[in-house]
Amino acid sequence: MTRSVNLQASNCQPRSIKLLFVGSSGSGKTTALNTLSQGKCISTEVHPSDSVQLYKRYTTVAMDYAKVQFSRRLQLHLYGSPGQRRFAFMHTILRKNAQGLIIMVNNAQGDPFKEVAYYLDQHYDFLQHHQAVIGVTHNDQRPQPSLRQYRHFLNDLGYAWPILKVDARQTVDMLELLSVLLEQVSPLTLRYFAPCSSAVSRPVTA
Ligand SMILES: Nc1nc2c(ncn2[C@@H]2O[C@H](COP(=O)(O)OP(=O)(O)OP(=O)(O)O)[C@@H](O)[C@H]2O)c(=O)[nH]1
Ligand SMILES: [Mg+2]
Repeated sequence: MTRSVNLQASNCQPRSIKLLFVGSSGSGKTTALNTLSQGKCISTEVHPSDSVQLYKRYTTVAMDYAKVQFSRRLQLHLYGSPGQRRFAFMHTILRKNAQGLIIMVNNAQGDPFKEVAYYLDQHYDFLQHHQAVIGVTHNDQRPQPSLRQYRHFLNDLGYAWPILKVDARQTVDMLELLSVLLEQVSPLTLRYFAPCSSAVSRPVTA
């Protein structure tokens, strides 16, 4: 069954899906795109001139972009937004034609619940018709809040978006996050979600 699907697929155009990463500065958006594209991400990073320089040497000022090919049948166009609030206008531009949202949250910085609420609010209209997944990073630096606490918080706000603890530097974690989102955005494409590149070593097939 799988074999015949793959043979048919080779004659077809690959399915292209655009996904957007959002989240505060330092949550790991640029890192995530670099991890998933094995360093082939196109970034617009500069040395920060404000408080961001206290914890980071570079910050995104316009966008990140990476194309990731999964088998011959599926390609993902991944966009990363700048996390600094003054660049929030870029969200609307980058969100155009996106099919799903990945909200990245740094567990070790500020009030992560506030951050989640901010991004859910910022993308409220978009999320009426699109899917999202939340990726919580920096758990090695601060394990709390736990996933259970996040779920309660989301539940109180009336949301049930999937939420995972991840490390943006880890390919396995980022593939897991993408697969959870793809399962909602386009379940049929999950069968093609087998990384064809050797460096992305863990196939996540349905
Ligand atoms: N300790 C730890 N570090 C992480 C984790 N995930 C990502 N990082 C690091 O955190 C930093 C995140 O930086 P970026 O990826 O530039 O963050 P960003 O979201 O693109 O930030 P802006 O471009 O400023 O919006 C990098 O130094 C990563 O190596 C994690 O789970 N644990
Ligand atoms: Mg960035």
